[in-house]
Amino acid sequence: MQCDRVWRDARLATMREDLPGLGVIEDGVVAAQGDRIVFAGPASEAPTLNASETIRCDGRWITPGLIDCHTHLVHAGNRAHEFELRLNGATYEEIARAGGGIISTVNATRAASEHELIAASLPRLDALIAEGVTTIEIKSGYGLSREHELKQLKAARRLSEERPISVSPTLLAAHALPPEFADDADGYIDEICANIIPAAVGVADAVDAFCENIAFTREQTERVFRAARGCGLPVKLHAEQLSNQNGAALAARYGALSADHLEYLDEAGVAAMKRAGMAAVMLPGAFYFLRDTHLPPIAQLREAGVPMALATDYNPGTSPLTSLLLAMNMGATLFRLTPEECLLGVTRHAAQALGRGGDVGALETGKRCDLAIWNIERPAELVYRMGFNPLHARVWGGE
Ligand code: DI6
Ligand code: FE
Repeated sequence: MQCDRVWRDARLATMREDLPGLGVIEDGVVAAQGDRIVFAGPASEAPTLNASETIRCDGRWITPGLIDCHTHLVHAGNRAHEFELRLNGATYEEIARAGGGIISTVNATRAASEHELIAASLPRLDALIAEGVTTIEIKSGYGLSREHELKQLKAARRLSEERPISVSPTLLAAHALPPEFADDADGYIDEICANIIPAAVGVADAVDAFCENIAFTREQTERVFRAARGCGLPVKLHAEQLSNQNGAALAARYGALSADHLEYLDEAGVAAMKRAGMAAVMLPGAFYFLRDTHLPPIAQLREAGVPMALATDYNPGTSPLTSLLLAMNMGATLFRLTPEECLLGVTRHAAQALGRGGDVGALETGKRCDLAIWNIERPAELVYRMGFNPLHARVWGGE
């Protein structure tokens, strides 16, 4: 078989669904033709490979490139001063209700050009790329108007022209109330449904909303979902983060890709997500940064067989975290996810949360050749350490 590159003498954590656990292959080979995997499996079963380039991995581990499936990476400004306020006792809700929080980032983001947003986001993106991230989801949600939401989404897309990474933009116009609709939440939902979602077709890959007592109601969220589905866009939801609004069950009714946060998810919500084939996205960075104590129902999600993804939720207010490796450690340490669940959570299950399970997230023929090659003795090291990056090499699209 003719191929461009082959990686030999490697231990593969394939994350294949048809293999148990991490899909480990001890003496493995990965071959790429263009940006696709043409073989990933035991060296003993490999066809004759005529490769232009052979890379000897000397026993290193290869995983699929990591996927950060929930970020608010594109924004201007920062909220370090709120960090000080919260350390002096102010709650996230109090700061939000006092006009701080999301709205202060909205003001900074509205004032920034698309170019300035890209420049501000690149250092954050580089931190994730340095840890082997090859696919990233980036939400809008700090523009809160047609002009500025599209500006954020276009900046997110352009990041994939600036760096070797796949970007999945998500419209999150229903993130907070903009000042011009301060007393008219329903009026803003009208604006989102009539003017922002239709304009995001072809720019956003999905539509998200913040269903919460300090954000949008179930009814308002449902209107956003109906408009998104009417435009052929899949949906996902920030659900049950601070209270139980039964948002996950609503998302399930609209065939959502995922429900995210889920600290207050109940049994009925777990069952609804299972029935709908949704992914649960765990965001321990926000739990940690907010010093939350109400754990998501990990055991119930595990028992029900709901695929759990895990992401940084990078955002300037509740999770200024640009390390997916540290997010995995938090998932294990705070949420008691197993190392295997954490690793599947940033690969195969993260791909599912983005509706890209057929394209990335596992080492198997036909998927993108996105690889992370690690200087580790066992995969659990990627979850165990804090603040150490054992990445040896990163491959994006076979390069
Ligand atoms: N939940 C969160 O934790 C972030 N957004 C959301 O829906 C907070 C975003 C911010 O504070 O800037
Ligand atoms: Fe978020």
